[in-house]
Amino acid sequence: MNAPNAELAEILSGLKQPAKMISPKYFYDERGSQLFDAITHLPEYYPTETEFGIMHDNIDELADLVGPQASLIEYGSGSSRKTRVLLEHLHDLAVYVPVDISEDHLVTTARKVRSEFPGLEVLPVVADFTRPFALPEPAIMPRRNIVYFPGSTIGNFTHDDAQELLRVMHLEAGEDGAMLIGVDLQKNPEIIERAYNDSKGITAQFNLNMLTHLNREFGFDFDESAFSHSAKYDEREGRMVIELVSDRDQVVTNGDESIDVANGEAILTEYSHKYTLEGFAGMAEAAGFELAKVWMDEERLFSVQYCTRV
Ligand code: SAH
Ligand code: AVI
Repeated sequence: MNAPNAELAEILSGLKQPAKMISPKYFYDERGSQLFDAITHLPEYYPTETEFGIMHDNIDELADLVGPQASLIEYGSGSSRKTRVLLEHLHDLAVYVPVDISEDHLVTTARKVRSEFPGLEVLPVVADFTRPFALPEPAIMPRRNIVYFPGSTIGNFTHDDAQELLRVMHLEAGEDGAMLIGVDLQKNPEIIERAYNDSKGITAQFNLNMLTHLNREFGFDFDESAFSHSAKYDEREGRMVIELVSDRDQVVTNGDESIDVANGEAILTEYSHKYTLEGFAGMAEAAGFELAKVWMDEERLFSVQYCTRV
């Protein structure tokens, strides 16, 4: 992991921009990971169940494409819920490497996966996958690497950053490797907006919890009760814009630093880009991948894409 100082500098720099922003990776302390889990069970949040269904319906074909003795490297593994379908069906998997920034959650999940799959080597890596990190050495030499990036977490990156991340994954996949990625699709904006404005207010809690995380971990003094959750779909850009909007004029401090936040001013906490099939294929190709297979649900809400190296 990076020194907390580098992370603090990154957060302060985002808050000093004319349009304030904080990276969505700071959602994920232990409570943030639990709140995200709760989101995935909400009736309005269609991506998880839809992706799960697609995996279920096509797992045999997928397992044949992957072949035996692969190494499964998962970016942003969270609770590894959908991964279990792969762990159950991939042929003779060599090793499972879940990579996540949320340390406690990753350790707990890895322990559970080990107990559910006793014969499988599980090598968790706590890392920020946007920065270089070392992969562990498995006991069994895998035949090929499968980089798995589910959940449409790719959508939380700007197009430039997503493109860069795909290039890194291309390198990570190595010769003869492949990428399996979940990509949320453009659709009726009402369906999308509802997914980020749930009736129980769990997404609002998830968004606001970022401030509590920053207070505890990095010494800020945000008043969580003085901000409101906002989530709107920008149809032109094809993305959800998720923000924390200040309910009053206020000053947030961190040591000697102070940041003025005006009444009604927004702090961007997350984009969630929705892709067209063509749009994502262009990005995958530019990163050196060839789209070998795309699976979707009947309503074409979500896609799971299997890309090989050109
Ligand atoms: N893959 C799961 C979880 C998605 S939530 C699913 O599909 O449901 C996004 C996950 O990515 C969280 O577990 C979060 O902790 C992790 N994450 C987000 N940004 C990250 C980063 N920069 N580096 C490593 N993990 C990150
Ligand atoms: C992790 N990521 C793909 C989620 C998304 O839908 O963009 C995070 C999320 N934010 C609010 N709800 C869910």
